[in-house]
Amino acid sequence: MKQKKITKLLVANRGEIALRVMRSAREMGIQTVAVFSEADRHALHVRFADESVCIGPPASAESYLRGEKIIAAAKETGADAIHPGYGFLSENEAFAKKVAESGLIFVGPPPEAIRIMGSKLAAKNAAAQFKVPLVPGTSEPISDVSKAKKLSKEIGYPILIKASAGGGGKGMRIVERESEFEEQMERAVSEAKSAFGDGSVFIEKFVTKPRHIEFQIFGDQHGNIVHLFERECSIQRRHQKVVEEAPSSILTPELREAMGKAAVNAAKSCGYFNAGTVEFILDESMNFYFLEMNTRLQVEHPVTEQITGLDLVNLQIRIAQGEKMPFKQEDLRINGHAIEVRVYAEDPANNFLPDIGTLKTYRRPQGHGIRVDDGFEEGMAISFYYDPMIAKMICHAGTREAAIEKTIRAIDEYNITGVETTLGFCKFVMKHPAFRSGAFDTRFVEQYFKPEVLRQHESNPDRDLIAAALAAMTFAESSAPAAASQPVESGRSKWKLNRLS
Ligand code: MV4
Repeated sequence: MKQKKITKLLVANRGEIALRVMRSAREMGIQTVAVFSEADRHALHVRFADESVCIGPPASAESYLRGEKIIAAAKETGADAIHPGYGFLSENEAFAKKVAESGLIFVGPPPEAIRIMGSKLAAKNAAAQFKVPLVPGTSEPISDVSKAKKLSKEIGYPILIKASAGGGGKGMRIVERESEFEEQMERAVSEAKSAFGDGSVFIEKFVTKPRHIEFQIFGDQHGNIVHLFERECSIQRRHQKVVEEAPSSILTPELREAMGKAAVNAAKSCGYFNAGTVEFILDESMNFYFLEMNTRLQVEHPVTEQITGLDLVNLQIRIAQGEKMPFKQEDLRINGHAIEVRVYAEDPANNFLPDIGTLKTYRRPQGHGIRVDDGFEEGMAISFYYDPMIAKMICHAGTREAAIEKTIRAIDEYNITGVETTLGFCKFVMKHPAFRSGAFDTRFVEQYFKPEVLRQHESNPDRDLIAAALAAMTFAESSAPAAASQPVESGRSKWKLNRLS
C-alpha cells in the first residue's frame, strides 16, 4: 500500500462533525474545504474552513447527498481527500468508489466492506465465517412461509423478523406466537420494500431485554486491526441514542476481551480498514451476539476518545494516508469513565418532537473534564432541514459515579433558551436509580420515562424565572446592552432547583 500525504481535505458534511474533522485536520497541517447548502452559508463549519463551496439548495437530497457535486468541489479546490463524517454519504458504497475513481482518498473503509456490512444478511454470513457469535436465526432471506414457521418453532418464540437492507429498527417485526406469523411477515416485507426497495427479510430469536454494546475498531491498510474498547448505548428512544458511555458498567475484563476479539474478527471478515463500529446485543445471561457493523465514524466516538486519550479523526486521516497503526492492542488502556449526552432541539414533554427555533441564549458548561462538540453559537437558528442535534456534551472523570455527577453539574450549567432541549431528560437519566446502578437495558426510556417527571419538578418555577429574567433582559437591552445577560446568569444559579431529585 503506497503512502500518500493528504494536503487538503474536503469535509462532506455539516454541523458539529464537520468542525470536529476540520479541527484535527488543521492540527495536522492539512488545509480544509467545507461544502455547504444555501441554508448553511453562515454556518460555523463554513467559517472555520480555509475554503468553501456551495453545493446546492437546503434540502439534503439537493446538496449534502449529491456525491457528484461534492467530488467536483474537491477537484475545483484541489483537495486530495474527502472525509464523509457520519450520516449523508458516509456509508454509501457507490460514493466511496467514485471518490477513489476520481483519484481522491476516501477517509473511510474500502467500498467492498461498506457493501458487505450494508446488508445485514451478508454481514452475518461474513462474520459467521470468522466464528463471531450470532443470534440464532436464518442465514438466508426467507420467502417460504411454511418453512419459515417451521424454523421459528425450532428457534422458539418470540422471534424477530428483520429487513436485510434495514437500519434504525425499520422493517423489524416481533412475532410472539405462530398464529401471528403470516401477518407480521407480510408487514415486514412491505415495510422493507417501501423503505429500502428490497423486501428481503430474515428471522432471529428475539432477545427480550438486550443491552446495546458496541466496539470501536480501527484497522490500517497493512492488515492490522485493533479495538478501542466498548461503548454502552442502551439509553435510546425509538432507535435514537441519547446517552452513551464508555466503558460499559457491566462488562468484566474477560467478557471485554472476548467481545473485543469478536469485534476484530467481524472487521477482518470484510477486509476492513479505518474506523468502524461493531454492534452487539448482550442478553440477560451475558451472552453476546453480533448484530451489525457501522462503517463510519459514529456520533458517540468522543467517549472512546476520552477514555483512550486518542484522536480518532487524526487516526482516520493517518490510516487513509497509508500509515501503519501507531500502537498495538496491548498498548491500549481504559482511563476513567466518559458519558456523552446528546442535546437535541426536541421537546421531551411533547413526545420528543423537534423544536425548531433560534438559540436565544446559548452558554456552554465549562470546567475540568468537560467537552462540548457543537456547531452553533448564540443567536443562530436550528434549521428544520437537518438533524436537530444542537450539541454533544461529554464528561470524563476517574469513575462512573464521578462522571455522572459531573454530567449533572454540567447540565445545570448549560443554559439554552429559545428552544426546548433534551437536557432535562438527560438529567432525569443521570438521576435514575436504574441508570446509576447499571441495571438497565434498551427498554429504559419506555419503562421509566413519562413527560410528567419533567413537568412536575422542572417547568413551572424554572420557566417563570427564565421568563422574568428574559423580560428583564429585554428591558435592559434597550438601554444598556452590556448588562443584558446578568439577570439570567445570576438568577439561574441563585435559584437553582434540584429539579429531578
Ligand atoms: C434485535 C433485538 C432483539 N433481538 N435483534 C434494533 C435496531 C437494530 N440495530 C437491531 N435492533 C435490535 N435487534 C434480536 N434478535 C433488539 C433490537 C433493539 C435494539 C437494539 C439495540 C439498541 C436498541 C434497541 C432497541 C430496540 C430493539
